[in-house]
Amino acid sequence: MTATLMHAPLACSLAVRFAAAEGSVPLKIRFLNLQTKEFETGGSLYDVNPLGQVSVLRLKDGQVLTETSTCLLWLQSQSPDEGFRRMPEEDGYFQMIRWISFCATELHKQIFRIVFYDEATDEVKKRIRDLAPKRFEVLDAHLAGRSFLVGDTFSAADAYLTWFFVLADRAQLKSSSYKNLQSYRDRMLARPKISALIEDDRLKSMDIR
Ligand SMILES: N[C@@H](CCC(=O)N[C@@H](CS)C(=O)NCC(=O)O)C(=O)O
Repeated sequence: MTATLMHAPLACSLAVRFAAAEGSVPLKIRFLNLQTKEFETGGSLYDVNPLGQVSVLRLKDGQVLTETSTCLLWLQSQSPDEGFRRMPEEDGYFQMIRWISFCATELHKQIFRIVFYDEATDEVKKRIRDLAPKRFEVLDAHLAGRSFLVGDTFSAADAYLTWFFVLADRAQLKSSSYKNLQSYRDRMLARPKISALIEDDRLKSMDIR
């Protein structure tokens, strides 16, 4: 039996799907509607996460993991692919955690959590969007001469940042003037497994919403 991901099309749990596909980790998907919190097959997300948020993983032994960062870290630890998996004793492990945390706190929660939600006014959303350039500068400088965030192969950190770019246009965040970052974005979104999952989620989001 494989682990099960509670997943809303195009939401951050898509990063976990990217990681599973790129790291060849089998994953069962339970689709849900993030507005109603209802699973396609019945039942409520609130029963597994009282906050009503994805990402949530149910592991084989029944334990539940919340938080996209944790789900990504667990998932990558299960990968049979040595190029994808990084373990604590290996080079790059803490760099991978660094970039996963950056995606979670500086991009996902700091920016998307405001611009995609109703609580903030347009003025506040604009001020939050203005935080993006500094973060893009950091990423752009890091990606100079690099193909991936960590080492020479795709990692769980790339899965998170790639998901950010799936929704960045919709959030009115422009990264096109950051040469290294833009080239990274284009390469990641063009990866066959990634683009197939984005398409799958886009089609699913039409019939689930
Ligand atoms: N702390 C959680 C939060 C993730 C989060 O904000 N998920 C969004 C989708 S990208 C969500 O479930 N939003 C629904 C809601 O807040 O009601 C994590 O890091 O995974």
